[in-house]
Amino acid sequence: KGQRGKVLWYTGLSGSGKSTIANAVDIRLHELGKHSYLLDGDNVRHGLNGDLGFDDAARIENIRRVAEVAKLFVDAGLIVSTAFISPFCSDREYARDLIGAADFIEVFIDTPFEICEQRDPKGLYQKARSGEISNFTGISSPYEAPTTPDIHIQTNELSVEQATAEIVAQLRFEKI
Ligand code: GGZ
Repeated sequence: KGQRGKVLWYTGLSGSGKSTIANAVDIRLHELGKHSYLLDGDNVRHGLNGDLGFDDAARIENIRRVAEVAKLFVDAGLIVSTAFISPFCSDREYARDLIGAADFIEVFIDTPFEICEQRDPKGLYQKARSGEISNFTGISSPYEAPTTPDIHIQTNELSVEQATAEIVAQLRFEKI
């Protein structure tokens, strides 16, 4: 009996902690003997999607390609985590429909905008404020928060370790 593929689709603002939490969950899944893979800006936006910027059309195409690649990994039996802002509800719905609702888990990393801007680990919020970067999520480009995510992580209330444990517990409950 082979492992069944699944997608953990993370969404949240820049600096919300998506990549950090998705990485930690992915490591836990590996420890549990699961075959898993993490798609994020580092391995997708520099390669496959290196031709895409951040206007609405580019983001839509970014997410479409990520969804298609995630679907291939699911077909191969992997638990794939995707860590992209994925700001538009319609694109996340597109991904859910493409992959199949039964294999799609939407994880909202809910960190308030003000906190993300305060953290500003890469100085991008400051650059967006000064106009050096255009189409910046939360400032000059919209973020449509999920209304009914499968897993809702409020990072104000949880450490990275607690958030990771909560996601893994939910996955085990769903018998992944
Ligand atoms: C948002 C931007 C932008 C603009 C560069 N808007 O914090 P980061 O640096 O590491 O994560 C952000 C990442 C967002 O790429 P995604 O592929 O996740 O976005 S989307 O799903 O909307 O296509 C940020 C950096 O790229 N970045 N310019 N204008 N984030």
